[in-house]
Amino acid sequence: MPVPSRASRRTIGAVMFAAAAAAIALAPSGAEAHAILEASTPAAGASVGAGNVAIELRFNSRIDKGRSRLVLVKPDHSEAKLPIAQDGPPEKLRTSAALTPGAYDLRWQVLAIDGHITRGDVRFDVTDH
Ligand SMILES: [Cu+2]
Repeated sequence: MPVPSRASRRTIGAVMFAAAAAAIALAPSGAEAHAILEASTPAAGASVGAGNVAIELRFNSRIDKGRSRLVLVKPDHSEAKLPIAQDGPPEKLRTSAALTPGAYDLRWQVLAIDGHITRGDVRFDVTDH
C-alpha cells in the first residue's frame, strides 16, 4: 500500500474528526432517551362514553412493554393493573377496560430503551350515554 502524502493524511484526519463530531452530536443523551408521553387515548381531561374503552399511550421512544405498568385508579379509588398488549408499535402501550361512569386516573410507568424508568398519569372521565 502506498504511503499517503502529507496532504491526504491531513484530509483523512479532517474527515475522521468530522465523523467523530457527528457521532457525538447524534448520540442520544440519557435525558433525551427517557420515555416521554406524547399522546394518549383517552386524552388527559377527556370525557369518553361508558363501556369498553380502548386505551393507548404513545411515547417518544421505544419502550420495554414487558417491564412497563399501567394501573387504573377507579372512581371508588380501587386500583386495577391493566394487561399491556405485547404486540404493536414499540413506542405504544395499548390495553382496554370496561368502564362505568366516573373519574379515572391512569397511572403509567415505563422502562425506556436506555434503562431509565419514567412515570406519570392521565386523568379522564367516563360518562353515561
Ligand atoms: Cu434515560
